Amino acid sequence: MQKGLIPMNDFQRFQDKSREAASLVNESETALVVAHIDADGISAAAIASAALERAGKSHDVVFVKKMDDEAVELINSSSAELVWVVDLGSGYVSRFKHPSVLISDHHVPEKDEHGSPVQVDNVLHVNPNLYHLDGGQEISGAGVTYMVAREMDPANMDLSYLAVVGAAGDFQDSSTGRFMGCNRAILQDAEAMGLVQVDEDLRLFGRETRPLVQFLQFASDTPLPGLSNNNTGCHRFLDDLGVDLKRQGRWRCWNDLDEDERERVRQAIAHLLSSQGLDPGVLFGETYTLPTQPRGSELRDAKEFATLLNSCGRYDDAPIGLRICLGDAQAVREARDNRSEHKKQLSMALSMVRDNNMIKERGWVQFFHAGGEVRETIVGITAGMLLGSNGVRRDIPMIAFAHTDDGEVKVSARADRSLVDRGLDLSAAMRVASELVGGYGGGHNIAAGATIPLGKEEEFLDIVEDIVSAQLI
Ligand SMILES: [Mn+2]
Repeated sequence: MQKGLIPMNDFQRFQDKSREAASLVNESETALVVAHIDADGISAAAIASAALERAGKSHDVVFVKKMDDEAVELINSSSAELVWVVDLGSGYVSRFKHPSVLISDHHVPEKDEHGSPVQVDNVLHVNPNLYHLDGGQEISGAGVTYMVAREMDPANMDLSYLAVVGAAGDFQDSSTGRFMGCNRAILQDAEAMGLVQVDEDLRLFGRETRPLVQFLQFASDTPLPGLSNNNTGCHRFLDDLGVDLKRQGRWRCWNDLDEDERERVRQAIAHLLSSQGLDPGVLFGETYTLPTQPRGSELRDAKEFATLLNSCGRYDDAPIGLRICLGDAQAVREARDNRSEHKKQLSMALSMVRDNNMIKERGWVQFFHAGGEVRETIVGITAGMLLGSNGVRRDIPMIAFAHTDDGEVKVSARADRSLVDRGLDLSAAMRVASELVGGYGGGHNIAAGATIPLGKEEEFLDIVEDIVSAQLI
C-alpha cells in the first residue's frame, strides 16, 4: 500500500495494529460480525464476511442501529469465539465483556477520566483516530475493516472497492471533491485491481441512473442558477447545448453522453456559476466508477451504490444490502423497491417540515421536532438536506428530534463544514448534552446523534447551545 500524504509512522502503527487484528481473526474458528446499518456499516460487514468465508471461518452477521444495551448484551453473550464489531463500537470499549472482541471502526474512541483512550485486554481496537489519522475524512469503517482483511490475506485486495463505497457512503470525499489519506491508499488498491476507475468530472448525484434533466434539476447541494428545481430551465439548457435527452426511445443519463457532450455541459455549468459570482470548484472533482458492474446500474457508481445500501439500512433491510455487496443480483431488485419507498418518505418528510414552518431558530442552533411523523432512521438525512436549502440557515447547526418506537427521542445533529473548521464538534455536544439528561450519544464533528428520554428536549437544547457557543467562540 502506498503511503500518499500520510505521516509514515502513524500509518505504520495503524497497519501494525491491523496485522495484529488479522492474526486474531485467523486464529479464531467462529465469529459473529456486528455492523452498523448504514452504507459504510453494510460495506464493512460484507468485507468482514467475505474475508471470514474465504478463511473458512463459520460466522454470522448481525446489524444494529446503534450500540445500545441490547447490542452490548448481544456481543457479551455471543457463543462465537470472536466478535468482530465493524463501523461502530469505538465509543463503548469498556462495556464489552466478551472474552475476544475486535473493533474495526473510525468513530471517536471512548476516553477514560484522564482523557486517554480506554484500553482493555479483551478488546483489540483498530481505529485511525488512535494514530492521529482523521476518522472523519481519511478512512471509513469499511476502510478500517478492509485494512484488517487485507492483512489476513492479500487476495482480499479485491474487496477494496467495497471500502471505497463505504467511504463514499460516509461522504468522506465531499469537502475536497476527492478521497484523501488512507482512503487514497485503498483507492489505489482498487484502481490497481481494475475495480474502480477514477475520473475528473462533474460531481452530481445520479450519473449512472438519472435521466439528464433530473440529474441537473435535483442533484446538487449547491444551487445551480436557473437549473435547480427548474425542469423547463434544464430542458432549455441541454437543448441549447445540442445534447439529446433521449436516444432510441430511452432517456439518456450522464454516463451515456460522449466526452464531447460532457465537456460542453461542464463548461456551460462552470460559466453559469462564475457569471453569478459562485465558485464552480465545488461541483467538480473525482468520480468513482465501478467498471465491472453493468452499465445503467446504480452499482456502477460508488455514490449511487452507497445510496442504495443506505436505503436498505433505513428500511430495516441491511441484510439485502449485504447480499448486494456479495454479488447477489436478485437482492439489487429487492433493494430498488426499498429505494423508491425511501425517496417517497424523504420528500414527504422534507415538505412536512417546510410546509408547516417547523424549523425554530435559537441563538446558536436551529431545530425541528418531527414527533412520530418522520421515521427515526431518516430524520438525520432530512436535517442534513434542509440545512442551507432555500430559506434555511447554514451558519448554525440543525438539530432534529423524532420519537422512536421505544418511547424515547432520537436526536440528529448536522452542520456545515465551515462550522467544524471554526471548532464545532457535534459529537462532543451530543454526547455530553445527552448524558446530562439521562441519554447517550456521539458520532462525528459534522454529524452526530443521540437518544434522550421523552420530555427532555428543551433541557437538552439549552445544554447543546451552551456547548456549541463555547466551541464556536
Ligand atoms: Mn461509518
